[in-house]
Amino acid sequence: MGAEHTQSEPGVRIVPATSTFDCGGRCPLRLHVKDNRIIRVEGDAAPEEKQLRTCLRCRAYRQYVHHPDRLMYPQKRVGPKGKGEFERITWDEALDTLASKLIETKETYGPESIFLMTGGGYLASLHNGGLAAQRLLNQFGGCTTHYGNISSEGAVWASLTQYGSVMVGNSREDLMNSKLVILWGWDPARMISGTGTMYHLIRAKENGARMICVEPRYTDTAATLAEQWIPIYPGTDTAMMVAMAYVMIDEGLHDQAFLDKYTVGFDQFKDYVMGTEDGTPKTPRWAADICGVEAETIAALAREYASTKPAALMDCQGPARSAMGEQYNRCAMTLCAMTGNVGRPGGSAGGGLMGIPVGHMFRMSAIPPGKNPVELKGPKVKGTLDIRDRVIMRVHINTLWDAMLKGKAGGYPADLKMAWSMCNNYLNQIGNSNKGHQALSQLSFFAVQELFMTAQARYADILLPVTSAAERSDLTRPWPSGPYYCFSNRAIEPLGEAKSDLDIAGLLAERLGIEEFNPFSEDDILKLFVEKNPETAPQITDFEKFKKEGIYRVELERPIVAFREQIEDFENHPFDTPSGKIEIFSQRAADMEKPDAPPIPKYMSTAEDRTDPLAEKYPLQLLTPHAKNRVHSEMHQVPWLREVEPHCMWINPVDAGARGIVDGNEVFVFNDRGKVAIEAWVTLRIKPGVVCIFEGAWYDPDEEGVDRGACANTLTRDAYSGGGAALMNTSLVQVAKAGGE
Ligand SMILES: Nc1nc2c(c(=O)[nH]1)N[C@H]1C(S)=C(S)[C@@H](COP(=O)(O)OP(=O)(O)OC[C@H]3O[C@@H](n4cnc5c(=O)[nH]c(N)nc54)[C@H](O)[C@@H]3O)O[C@H]1N2
Ligand SMILES: Nc1nc2c(c(=O)[nH]1)N[C@H]1C(S)=C(S)[C@@H](COP(=O)(O)OP(=O)(O)OC[C@H]3O[C@@H](n4cnc5c(=O)[nH]c(N)nc54)[C@H](O)[C@@H]3O)O[C@H]1N2
Ligand SMILES: [Mo]
Repeated sequence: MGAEHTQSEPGVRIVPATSTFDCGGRCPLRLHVKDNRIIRVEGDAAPEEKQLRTCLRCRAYRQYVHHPDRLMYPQKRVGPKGKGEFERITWDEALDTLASKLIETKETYGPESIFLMTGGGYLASLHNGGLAAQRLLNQFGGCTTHYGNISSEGAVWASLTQYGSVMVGNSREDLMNSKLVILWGWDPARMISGTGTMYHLIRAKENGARMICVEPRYTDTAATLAEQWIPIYPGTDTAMMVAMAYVMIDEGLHDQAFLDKYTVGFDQFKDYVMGTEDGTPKTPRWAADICGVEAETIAALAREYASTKPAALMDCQGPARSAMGEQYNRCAMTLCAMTGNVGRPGGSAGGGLMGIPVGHMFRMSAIPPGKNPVELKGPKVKGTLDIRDRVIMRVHINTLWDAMLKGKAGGYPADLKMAWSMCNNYLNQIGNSNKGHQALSQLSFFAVQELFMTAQARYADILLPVTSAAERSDLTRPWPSGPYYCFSNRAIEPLGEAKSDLDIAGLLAERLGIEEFNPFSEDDILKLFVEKNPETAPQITDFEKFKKEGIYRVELERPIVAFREQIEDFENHPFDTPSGKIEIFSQRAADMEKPDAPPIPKYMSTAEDRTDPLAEKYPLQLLTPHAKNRVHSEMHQVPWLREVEPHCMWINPVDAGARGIVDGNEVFVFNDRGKVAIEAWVTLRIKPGVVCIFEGAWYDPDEEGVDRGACANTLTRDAYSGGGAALMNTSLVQVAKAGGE
């Protein structure tokens, strides 16, 4: 049982906890518990300026934990894969089956034919979740797994290339120093980007900061904050940014002294921008045809951004999850340097990741997972910048289905025979769900640890019920903002027969002949972790107090500003790049010799953009952002959250009218990869030529293969960009009224 906490009334305990969702926020919660049920959820009680305001998802937390569809006991599949027909079995049968399949597969085909699928579904210290399974398999002989961060690989690649660091964010209070904030593909009113971010943006606006939003959609954030909305075609931001650079150079508005001191490669970039390199000056008129923004608007934004100091250009990850996504982040960082806003209070460094270094502990385990013997055999994963061509022992996350279907014959590192999955719902969440259906249908054995019968769980041979975060204690971390650390106390005992991922790994270890796998109690591990990591959380000296209060708020003397040291004291603090400077030209990128990952940021046309001949058949660009009322596919089944917003497709009246569609009609959205049925929302809030379906609705194909659940990934591509971004926002589709095609 967790720490003893205050009682509000007889029989009710109040337990400090947090959720552990992969949602960009971390809400400190006080769970009121009676008779092993959460009966009420209270948010953070801190005064307004310190309060980490609870989000709508956490307010519905008890409907999630106690949802009637929670998996309560182990099951085995008795019907066809994907149909969801299962039969109750005992834990012994489930674990014996999984252990014997692991042994049989290793002995018959080698450990590399075992695939470990893990994800961000559980964001705590990770001694639970996928890390326990990874540690077990490493001791067992290894496995094949995936690389490439499904969220942010494009932004990570871009930030490492340009700055040699992923800590490119300022703490949110610093927005108070900004005179202008450009929200470029960033919608934090919907998609949580650090708890408290909207509060600080609103305060900055009240403080007089002007706010401009560049987006294909008129977002909730734009509606709340922006003076100006600049609608743009998806995938064309780089063209507009390059044209802004043109205006700054042409009119002498850029900060040449800053560029001379802190950057390398501006001259090469300038040659490209001015057309010296290829004969095409990248004027606003050139960009206007590509991005659908008027030349005057582009020039005006360039002038305003260059002349308002300090100004924060906030790019993010959504636009980077596309065919040339990393160029958008690289170009944003370049504009931040051209205007001298890097490392300056009220400015921004760009790069899309927004993380600060405080509050980022608890990512690893107190017990290191050790090395994967399968990977030791082949070239090593060396980090994002190096891995693209060299890593052959892993599979890029967005080509997982292809790897399962083709194996070595398709150039993948192994023939995958079985998979073991936890903390992900990739069938729903990576590109091309119909290919995922094929891949999982032919896999010889599939074990899934889940809380719910998700789209992916329906393909399992063995399905193991896991506890929710409310049923165990753990350390959790806010991302990407902070600065605070959380201790989530166990509020209730495990429901039904559910067990944690760590306990499941321990029980399997016994069956695989691995001794001493988990000699620690839950409390031991957490204590060990806090005490063993004084460098990441130096402030936490009193474990018991931390546990009792559930949160440690870090008091900063002044806001964190990324690269402040480099800018204020460059001689002693070079950037962590080969040149020691901000690399507008990157030799490391040049060495990769990939046409779609050039050494300087560039706009290039790609497959499935508006100019692709395929657009004759599929003329609309599809956006698939994150929904406000769920976390990816999690919580889609929670009734209160379903009431917040129906799952529908955004379409402009111009495009709807041309297809005889009116608001509320059922429509089909389709391309060569699949077809979904969904309700149309006809709205001026989206640019003509673009439609939007939020990711995370549950994949549910009918007999004809029409996805009645309208999962966005039925339509997206299973491919990745030069820098490794998953192509979630580069898909062409057609839309037709249902019954009227
Ligand atoms: N089209 C499109 N697709 C996208 C994106 C997009 O923008 N567009 N965004 C991508 C991004 S950024 C991300 S991060 C991914 C997310 O991809 P996933 O991580 O696959 O998404 P989730 O839906 O969060 O799935 C997590 C699953 O883990 C389960 N789970 C939760 N806690 C535990 C636990 O403790 N143990 C176990 N065993 N299971 C647990 C949940 O029930 C849930 O089914 O989606 C990506 N997919
Ligand atoms: N409520 C909620 N919050 C979340 C999550 C969640 O599932 N639910 N997931 C969390 C996770 S794991 C992550 S990685 C982050 C993701 O954060 P992001 O990746 O930034 O979020 P997205 O919603 O994919 O995209 C942000 C915005 O970019 C816009 N956009 C897409 N393509 C383009 C383009 O080409 N150009 C421009 N200018 N704009 C474009 C979209 O319309 C959207 O409004 O969010 C986190 N926060
Ligand atoms: Mo993500």
